[in-house]
Amino acid sequence: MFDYQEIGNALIACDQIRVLELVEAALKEESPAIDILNKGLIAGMDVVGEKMQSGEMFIPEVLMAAKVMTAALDVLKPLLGDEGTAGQGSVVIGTVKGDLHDIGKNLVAMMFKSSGIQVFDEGVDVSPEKFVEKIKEHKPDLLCLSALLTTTMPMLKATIDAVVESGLRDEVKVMIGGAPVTLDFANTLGADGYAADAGSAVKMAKSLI
Ligand code: B1M
Repeated sequence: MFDYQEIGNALIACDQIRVLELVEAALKEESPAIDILNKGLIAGMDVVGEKMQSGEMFIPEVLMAAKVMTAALDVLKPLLGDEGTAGQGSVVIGTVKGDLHDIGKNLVAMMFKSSGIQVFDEGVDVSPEKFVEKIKEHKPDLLCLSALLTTTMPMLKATIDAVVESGLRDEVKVMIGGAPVTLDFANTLGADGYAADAGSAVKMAKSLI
């Protein structure tokens, strides 16, 4: 079996060349893309998070690790998820206001696209007003909100409240996610769905659409 930890270690070292070499090597050995993602890249990123918290890694290094992860995700992109089932509904997705984390949200968007869901990705730091505007513009089946900080979790509520106030809540289902978000929290906000990771986000989105 491929040593996925090597991929994680290279990511922690922000060594893009090595990470891409290892990802290619793992794919050559027919390792599943989902294992490379979960056991290599995401496991490595979790250690980056721990090192960030303990002061062993600083923001510029974390940003470099994020860039390396994005480059590796580009390689894995065509290999993740079910391919080519177009016409599975549409979503507006974004990271809530005040929050700049986009790797998880991009991964969710990528998996949606590869399973045939049309994606309108509004990026990061998206205000409740902008989400409302984009629902009016794109008329999606589903609104997907990502939050990675405990300090931006209230913005999930503010966004859902803005959708209710705009009178559009009956026209769009809402799904939320992100590392600090839980099913209980989703229920307290009256969200229609919650998913812990990109794989279950696709299943949940399809069931809601
Ligand atoms: Co930030 N950061 N960060 N960071 N960062 C975390 C989140 C943190 C846990 C690190 C730590 O201290 N251990 C911590 C939050 C603590 C907390 O709130 N309790 C933290 C902090 C504190 C901060 C700053 C405040 C640091 C500072 O400036 N002092 C700052 C905030 C900036 C801001 O947003 N305003 C900050 C900045 C940054 C960078 C810019 C340097 C960079 C982001 C780069 C980028 O995204 N382009 C960064 C990074 C990389 C991280 C960590 C290390 C990694 C996040 C990540 O990409 N994970 C992170 C620690 C960690 O998570 N281990 C950390 C990989 C990704 C695949 O997972 O995003 O969880 P994730 O997404 C998953 C699921 O959550 C889920 O599916 C995804 C795929 O499986 N999911 C959904 C996500 N969205 C979903 C939506 C759904 C469904 C599922 O439906 C709609």
